[in-house]
Amino acid sequence: MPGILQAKLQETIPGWRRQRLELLQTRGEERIGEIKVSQVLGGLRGAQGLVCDTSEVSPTQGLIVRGIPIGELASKSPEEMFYLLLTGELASGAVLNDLRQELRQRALIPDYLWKVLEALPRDTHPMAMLSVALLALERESVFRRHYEDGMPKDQYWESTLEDCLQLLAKLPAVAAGIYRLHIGRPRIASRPELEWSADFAQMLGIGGEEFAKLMRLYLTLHCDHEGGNVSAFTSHTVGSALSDAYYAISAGLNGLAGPLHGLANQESLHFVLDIQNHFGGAPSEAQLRSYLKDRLQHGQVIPGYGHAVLRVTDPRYTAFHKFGERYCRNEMMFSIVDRLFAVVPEILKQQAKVQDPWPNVDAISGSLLYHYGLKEFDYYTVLFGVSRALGLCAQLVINRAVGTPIMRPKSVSTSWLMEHVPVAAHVS
Ligand code: HAX
Repeated sequence: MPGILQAKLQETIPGWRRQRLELLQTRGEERIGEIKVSQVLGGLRGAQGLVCDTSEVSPTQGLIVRGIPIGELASKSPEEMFYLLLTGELASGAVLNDLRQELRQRALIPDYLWKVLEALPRDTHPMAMLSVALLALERESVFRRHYEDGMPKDQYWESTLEDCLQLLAKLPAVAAGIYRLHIGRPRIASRPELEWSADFAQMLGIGGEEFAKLMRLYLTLHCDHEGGNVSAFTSHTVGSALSDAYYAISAGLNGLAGPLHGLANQESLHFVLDIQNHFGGAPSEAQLRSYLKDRLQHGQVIPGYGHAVLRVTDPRYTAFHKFGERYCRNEMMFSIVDRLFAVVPEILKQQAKVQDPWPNVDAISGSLLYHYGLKEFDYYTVLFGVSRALGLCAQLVINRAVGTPIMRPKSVSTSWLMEHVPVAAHVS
């Protein structure tokens, strides 16, 4: 008996397929833009070459999930976000209960997984552990088994959804198990009566209602960021080869592990703590200005500031800031984060090359985690990964449902560019 989510998708997918076919038939040969050499050499920044229906990132409004700005979704649970990302609708109470039940039924962790994780050297980075864990779970893939049995194409999405539900159901216990292993403490059993995020918080072993609220907010805010960021793009590329969800999500998380992407939250907290240690507390704005200028002169970035797409303060930063104002107002780290906000944008604006001088989500999240005693910085990106897996999974299911083909853009050589692209008139 399929769950409510499966039935909803069954009903919705034919419409998506029709729309895609119509686009191909009626507008397939139309152009939507041109590409410049600077984009080819510059990480394809701004080049429109991907479709993503789960969310979009507006330079002036930030993350918009299925048409709703993230600021309006801050009170939603991660499960609600998953349903919204996937179907475009907000789940009612009964629908949400059904989804939670679907996840609970799949939450059991096979014993071999703990053996794999326990066999890793103690100093393995928690992000590497998370990626290894997902690859170890790949043997559970229903998609791969059904594919080998000759499953028809129009059913790909169903077993992909099943893999994604399995993966998401297990993710809190896997990630919490990694944390406990990392800090050398025994695992804490799941409490299935709790919501996804609250169970995760208690399995981490950090008690208290406020921390559970922070986890809920954290896992909601980080769930998706359209299709072109490193983790989404990577996951999409790997998934486009019909690699199953375990391969595709693990690949996406490997991208998230980079310091310019998800690892920035770890870097950002290091940075705030360095400031605290350097000044023996919260510095004055003048002290901070000179500290930051010195850092920039040494060619280092200011972590937590800037973005490839955003051109305003990240609304996810604002949502965390509201939480901090309410619960951690007198915390030293929070004061430093606030003081940075007062000073960094004006300094970055003086660097002509910086496109976005405003804080992104990573400028603040770490200081809140630290406040509640989650002080292992190298674990922070795992939290990000648990949340981002929601969006990666939703995008993968949708791509399977509409049958996106294997990714294969054409590359050109540097000498091809030198030979074939005319020198601009104003240069010659
Ligand atoms: N501090 C110092 N210099 C910065 C900067 C910052 N915060 N942000 C951008 N710049 C520099 C870039 O390094 C680049 O310099 P070079 O040309 O010398 O390489 C120049 O300004 C132009 O960069 P940009 O066009 O403004 O930004 P990009 O799209 O190239 O990069 C980044 C976006 C997020 C990678 C960048 O702003 C950065 O490194 N920020 C600090 C790290 C960070 O906070 N990352 C997290 C981003 C959010 C995220 O993905 N989370 O997962």
